[in-house]
Amino acid sequence: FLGPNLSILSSFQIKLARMLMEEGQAHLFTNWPLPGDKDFDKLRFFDQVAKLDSNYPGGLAAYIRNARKLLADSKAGKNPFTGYVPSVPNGEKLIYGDEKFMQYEEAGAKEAQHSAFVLVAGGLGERLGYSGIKVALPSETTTETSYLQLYINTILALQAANSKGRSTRLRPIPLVIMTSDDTHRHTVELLDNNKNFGMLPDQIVLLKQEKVACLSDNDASIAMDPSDSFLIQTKPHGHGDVHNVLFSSGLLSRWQEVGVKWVLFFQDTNGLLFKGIPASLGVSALKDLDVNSLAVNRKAKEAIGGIARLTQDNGSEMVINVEYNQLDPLLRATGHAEGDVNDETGFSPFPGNINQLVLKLSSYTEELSKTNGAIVEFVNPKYKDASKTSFKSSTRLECMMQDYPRTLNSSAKVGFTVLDTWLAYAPVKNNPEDAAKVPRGNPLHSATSGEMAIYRANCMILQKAGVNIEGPKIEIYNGQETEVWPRVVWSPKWALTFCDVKRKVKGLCQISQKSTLVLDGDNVTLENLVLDGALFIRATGGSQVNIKSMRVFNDGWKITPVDFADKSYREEIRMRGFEFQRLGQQTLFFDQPGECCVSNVSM
Ligand code: GDU
Repeated sequence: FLGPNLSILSSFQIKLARMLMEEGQAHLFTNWPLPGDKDFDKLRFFDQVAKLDSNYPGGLAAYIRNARKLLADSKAGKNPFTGYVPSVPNGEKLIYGDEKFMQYEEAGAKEAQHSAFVLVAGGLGERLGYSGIKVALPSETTTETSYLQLYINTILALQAANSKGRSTRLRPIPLVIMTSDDTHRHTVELLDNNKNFGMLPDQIVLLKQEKVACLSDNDASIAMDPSDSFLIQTKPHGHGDVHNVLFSSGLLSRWQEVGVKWVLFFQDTNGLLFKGIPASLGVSALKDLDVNSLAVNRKAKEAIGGIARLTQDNGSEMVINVEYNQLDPLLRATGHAEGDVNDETGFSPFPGNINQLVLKLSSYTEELSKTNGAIVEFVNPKYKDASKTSFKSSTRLECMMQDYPRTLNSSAKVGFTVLDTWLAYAPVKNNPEDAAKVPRGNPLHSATSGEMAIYRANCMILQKAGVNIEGPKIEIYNGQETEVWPRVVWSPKWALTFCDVKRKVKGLCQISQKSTLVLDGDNVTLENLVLDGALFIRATGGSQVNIKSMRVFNDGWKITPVDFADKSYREEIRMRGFEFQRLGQQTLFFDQPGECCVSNVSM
């Protein structure tokens, strides 16, 4: 079939060509020019084939076969969960700040030292439409801490908390970031320009996911790029790639050798994510779970996956995320005529998966060794018509990281932990225009709501610790109605758990709605602070600061609206629809070791 062209190919390339022929891809070679004509392009084609082959568990042949099967199922209208009956699973529902929560937090904060963190950050964030990478966005604009910086600061603070009082240095907690062609270079630059935000160079590993071949029909014929007849068209395979890239990197066995027990997966923009992690890790450790998915209460039909128990006729069952568009039809098909509906709590009984997973490293490694890093995939072709014989545009296989438990056998301990939404989940996914159209009462998931959620969570935590906080105002930014609480931000060094907060806030503290409070440093305690304005406290270099009976009054940082369309503002500000006007502030900076008490001061 390649005729005289065989002479320009290596034996490996000929093997790849044969594989493609055997897998029904002869169309790729029709009209190949004679040797001497476009030889460089032909070799370029085989380089790409080799890359696609090596990046997929089982190679390109396995990809084509899996695709053919999934395309046939899709054509036949087969639901991946056909034959399963959904029911409400049992999980751990945590109430922030109660005894049980604090026990889990304490256990989890210690367990963090035996963990590795994995951030999936290969997504382009098309719905958000930000020109940069999402992890570089400020999580809030009071301190301008980016998401990546916040995540790294928190991991370092967990490490520092575990090292306290020990004579030997503890092993650095590893962080893996999965990038893609869309995000890799910018992620490297962000880390380089900021000296890894304080992490050691070998503490962070970047693993790049690769795209997969596009398919043009139900026979899984590989599609060529419309603008380059020697380039296979490719598209992202999804965040589920994280399991394959981790497995192929060899990191899992290295981690096991040095005593890592847990792997925590998380996504690119959730300023609250670490608020729920210590407790959830505690749940995994104390219940010895193989899989623990973090979840929040979810309104019926809300566009996040629901966690459900699925049982088959033979009694085998799994606890798994079922995407919202599959959950409702599955319920209707199995005797629940109304589908997914809210119960008496006002929420769906199926909690919402926020895609933060805690996996036990030993069973995770064992399972991926069986599958060679592969997890369950799906295909979502857009058909031209009801005959389902041709596609509007090429398709490809996709996979989601939360589908990892699908291949586990039923003896695996798969659980989940439900946390309050205000505490644990405020992603930034939607652009201002789309967020403004979200029906009232539903989550906006915009840069505006993501930032305001951080202030709200911090205020609510302080309230639970006994601080008197003036309630929020309702304001509209970029057409989105939002609760504006006092802008309270603390660095992870100041507090990682509710216990930390309770230890550091004493007496009768009061914070007015117009206030901004930023706390940075692991040894700052507040006692009888009255704040009506902006106050920044930073303690470094071993200083221990006790603020006692301090009253701070100034004009503070006023929030002023910014129009999304006003290009005179930078994008990060425009997209949230407000900026701070610094009318007045008090800054206290301590950098000398030893105790320092600020008492009976009015400023
Ligand atoms: N991502 C990758 N590679 C990809 C695609 C995405 O690394 O090929 C990363 C993104 O950067 C992001 C994460 O994966 O960090 C999630 O991507 P999206 O925010 O686009 O995720 P979705 O909104 O599609 O949904 C996912 C789950 C849902 C629900 C939701 C919660 O699939 O079930 O849990 O996150 O935020």
